[in-house]
Amino acid sequence: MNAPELVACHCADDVGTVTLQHDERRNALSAELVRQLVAALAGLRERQARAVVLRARPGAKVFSAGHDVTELPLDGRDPLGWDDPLRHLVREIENFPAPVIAMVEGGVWGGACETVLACDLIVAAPSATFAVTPARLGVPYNVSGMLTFLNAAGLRIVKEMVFTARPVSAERAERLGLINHVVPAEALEDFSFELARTIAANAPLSVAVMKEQLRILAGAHPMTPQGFERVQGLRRMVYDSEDYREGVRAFLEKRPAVFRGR
Ligand code: LCV
Repeated sequence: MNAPELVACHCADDVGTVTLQHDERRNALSAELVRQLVAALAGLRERQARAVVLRARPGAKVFSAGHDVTELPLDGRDPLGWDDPLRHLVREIENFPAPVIAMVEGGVWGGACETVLACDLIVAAPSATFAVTPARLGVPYNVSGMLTFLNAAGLRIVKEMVFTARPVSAERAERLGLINHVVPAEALEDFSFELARTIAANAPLSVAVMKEQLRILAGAHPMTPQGFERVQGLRRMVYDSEDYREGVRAFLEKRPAVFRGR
């Protein structure tokens, strides 16, 4: 039996549209949904789409609930290792040879927040909120993910988002420069696709190369091997902790987590 279609993909006038449509799981970034998302992007790369709009279904209350918590490993493996579906998705967006525009309605949670921030442009309805949630689950976010956040907002804002795990409103996100535009819900589609068509009408090679240059420059942060090994050791202490297991268990049991700092 084929897997249900969790993602829809469409391309017209050099603009691709990828729609998350796993509503009953609030578009959680499960391995299967990410597989379908990556396949949709591969198809659009084949078709040489010159811009892509990534969206949920119109009127969505939740854009995406982030990493599928039921798939977080509890056997001592790094929950956000290189081959984790979320890491794979972020790299696919960053490496896609044309701008990806996140068109956001509703809540964006956890790894979905990083996914949206890894997009090149973000246009949101006033209903959109952005929450970075590792601290809510006891998860040690990974280095490249933290860099995604640091490239999207100033250090103090990143600290507030990661330490509190509280959603940031679309209005505040725009004011902080976290997103490009907030537009009324009824204008969101027209605005986003007009932006996409404007990009698609420009020279695709020039746009693609400038995107890649900016990706390389934004990722050019010095970190010594010792520094990286220290971070990985600290992260392991977290995902080996009782608090990480408690955070995941509490989510699955639909109860508040009780963290004891061990
Ligand atoms: C699996 C889910 C999820 C989900 N996974 O609907 O960034 S990190 O490090 O934290 C990273 C590890 C990460 O991204 O972790 C996930 C962070 N995400 C969150 O903390 C958001 C968790 N979800 C929620 O708070 C609520 O689901 C929201 C507010 C998004 C929507 O609330 P609403 O009342 O509309 P439900 O909670 O009833 O969810 C509907 C179904 O989707 C499942 C949830 O368990 C429920 O399944 P059942 O119907 O089987 O009970 N679901 C929601 N989010 N991230 N499954």
